[in-house]
Amino acid sequence: MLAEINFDGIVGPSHNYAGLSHGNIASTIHLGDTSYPRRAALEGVAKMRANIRRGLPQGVLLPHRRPNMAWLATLQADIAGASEQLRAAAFSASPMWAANAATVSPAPDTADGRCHLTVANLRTMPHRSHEWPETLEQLKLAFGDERHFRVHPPVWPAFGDEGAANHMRLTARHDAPGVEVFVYGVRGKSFPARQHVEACRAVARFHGLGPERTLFVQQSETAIGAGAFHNDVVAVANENVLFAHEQAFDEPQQLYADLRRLLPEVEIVEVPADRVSLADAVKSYLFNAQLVTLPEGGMALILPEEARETAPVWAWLQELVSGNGPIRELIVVDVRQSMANGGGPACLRLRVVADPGTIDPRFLVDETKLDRIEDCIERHWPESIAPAQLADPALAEQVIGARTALLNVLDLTVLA
Ligand code: SUG
Repeated sequence: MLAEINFDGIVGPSHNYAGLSHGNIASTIHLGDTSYPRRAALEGVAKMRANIRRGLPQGVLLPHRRPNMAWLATLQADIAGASEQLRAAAFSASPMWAANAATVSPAPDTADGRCHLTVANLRTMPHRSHEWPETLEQLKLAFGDERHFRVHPPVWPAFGDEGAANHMRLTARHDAPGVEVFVYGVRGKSFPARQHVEACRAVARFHGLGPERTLFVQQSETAIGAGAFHNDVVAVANENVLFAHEQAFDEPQQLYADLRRLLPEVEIVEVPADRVSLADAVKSYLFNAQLVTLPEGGMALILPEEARETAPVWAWLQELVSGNGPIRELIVVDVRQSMANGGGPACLRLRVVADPGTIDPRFLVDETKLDRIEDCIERHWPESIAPAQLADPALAEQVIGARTALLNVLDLTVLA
């Protein structure tokens, strides 16, 4: 039976605020803050636990090897000799944002009837550009059953690809053929557009998607310029529902018309700019919610605390759930440590529609396994990291040891 499974990136022990992502306003604002990796990872575990309790299947992806000495070596550098920027890039815990790990096309959409995953090249930001080899390693393991999955290496880095954060799938039901929407950027005022249309087209070809059910849609320059560095900062889709800001897309009416033609059941919930400004959308991350179908029926938005704290956003959401629309419930979670680097509830997860029985069980979690993960985090994750500590060899040692402890807990020492 096909189910939607959220694979959350466990927040790595080197989580820190280095202001590495130009165009991501939270990352820039929090440059130089002291981070709290233990708290960050526990926030992530609490989010997963709450979802499991609501009956939603849950998986995990693991922190990568940090500091990434192998990557530094390709630049003839090491931790001690690297510039501050380079050292921070080698330490970054950015693989926690699993929505950027890969683009996923479930089996009902693909020519060969397998679920296809293409690892994102993340070439725009140096600190993210070295994620792909380990993401590939993990996805090949988790989705190694070639009767059901095909895992592709990244699109050649001529064109930027940031994975599922710029991809939406709309369908009547998870197990029915879907319409796949790839969202690319062209310009972003003073900010970079990270997703290139040619990368989107290449992924669609690799996945064997039917051209008649695949849309390529331009993100609005205004949205990128306001800090929506990924489309999932201004839009999210689940089954037949698209929830998006009025200014998310360059030509929204064309997208809505295409969706109505290809999927008559589609329900489009557009948030008008005169109710929620782009600035409030970016600050509150109301669209970086997990839009989920609950086992008892109806959909819920899993939102960050910041959405509740932003008055116009919360007022609008209250109206949304009191109406007769498809979204019935608001579930608020605290992921503040990730949010301060621009990563909301939806950034922290990669959605895969597949039969859980076909996935390597070491990557699936229940509450008992989460207890063990939590215990490991409490024992090994640094409590805090101040920027200057990145140069301290003791921190590198603790970060490496913490990851090793987690691999032991999950029986994944093969990734050591
Ligand atoms: O790529 N932040 C990430 C946030 C990714 C959010 N993901 C989605 N929207 N799906 C990024 O900008 C900040 C790291 C730092 O500054 O230390 C960072 O990489």
